[in-house]
Amino acid sequence: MKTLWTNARLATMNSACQPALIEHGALVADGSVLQWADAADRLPAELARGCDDCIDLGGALVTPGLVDCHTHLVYGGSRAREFEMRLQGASYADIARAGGGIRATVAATRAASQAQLQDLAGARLGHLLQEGVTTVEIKSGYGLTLEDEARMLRVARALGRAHAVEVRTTYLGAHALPAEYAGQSDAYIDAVCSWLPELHAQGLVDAVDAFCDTVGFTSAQVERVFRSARALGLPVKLHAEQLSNQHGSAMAARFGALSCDHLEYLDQGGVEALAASGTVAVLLPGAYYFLRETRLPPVAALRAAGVPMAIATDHNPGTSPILSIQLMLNMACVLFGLTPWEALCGITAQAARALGLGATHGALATGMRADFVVWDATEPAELAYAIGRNPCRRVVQGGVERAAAGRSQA
Ligand code: DI6
Ligand code: FE
Repeated sequence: MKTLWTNARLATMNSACQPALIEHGALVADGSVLQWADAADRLPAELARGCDDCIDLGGALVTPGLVDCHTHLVYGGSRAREFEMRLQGASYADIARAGGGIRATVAATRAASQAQLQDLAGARLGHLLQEGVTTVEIKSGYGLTLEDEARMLRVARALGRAHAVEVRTTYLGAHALPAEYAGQSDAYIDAVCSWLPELHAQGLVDAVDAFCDTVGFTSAQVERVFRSARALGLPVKLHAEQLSNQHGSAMAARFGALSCDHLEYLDQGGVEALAASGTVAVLLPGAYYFLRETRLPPVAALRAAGVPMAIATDHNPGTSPILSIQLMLNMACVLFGLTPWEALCGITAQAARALGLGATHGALATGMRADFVVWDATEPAELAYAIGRNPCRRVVQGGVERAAAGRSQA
């Protein structure tokens, strides 16, 4: 199937994140790959010939398909009660120490069947897809036994088969200490490391993550998990410097981490470590907002050092129960001071890099995947500016148009 789309305002995006729109742009996809994403008047005649379909986009803004590079979409239960407690003054760390928080979700996830988890996560995923997400990362981390982590990852893989979206899985066994290991965090880390080869052998793991913080694991413990990942050739990423500065980012950078995520407490040494290793800083304004955090990630320092900045929903039941990547665009600008172009780059080109997919996803160019969104908008700033109006009109994933918000497939 070969398709030509014309009359697009193309925001092709690339990791340089420079604002640049191509007027009167055209796209050609042959199968799932782009043959052209540039000005129509330079389109070679042989590329335009023999298209099965030709679609006029009426001058609409076209961006790469959105990439949500950090989610915890698969889990059971709700934490609305905990939200009420926090509104009355309890801190996230207080609740975690009292056995609530992540551990409450672990209990609910273990109690749910694989079919139930898939139904719940599929419904959540639907919201992201309606907003133009074409690639999503999904972490485990609410199972915390070999079998339950495997179940979560199987659900993530199944979601990728059942929906028109590409799913990347991340093993987050080192997310929290399960109750059965109370007081034995080193023994639990041994277990996390020992499960990895089995999960990898089952084809369930694209990357390995950990939560490095006072309510999570120490940098030394995470380092052991990363060594296990490295032994299998798996890339790593890290929840780092979210609630305190454990210098996890510098350690992760030594492992060539794809990304370090959160980063409110990152210091200048950490910024320089990320810059030197080419690690992406994934900023999560939803968690910052929801926890009423006041410490901002060091955006100006990251920008000055040339660290690529991605944005994601961090959808999870405790600290970011948010299913809108468009809201993250707005929050990245209003709360963190990114420009609308930086924010858009953060959910396209940079988010793809955070998943190790920078060569094929997150930008529109010959040879890249034909994943793109057609918007009811003419400027990227409009996507970050309005809240609650979903301007996503058409979504093309792998060269094939799928049903999008406000539009059913013919
Ligand atoms: N940091 C977060 O914000 C989430 N996980 C993490 O390591 C929170 C997960 C939860 O509270 O359920
Ligand atoms: Fe997270």
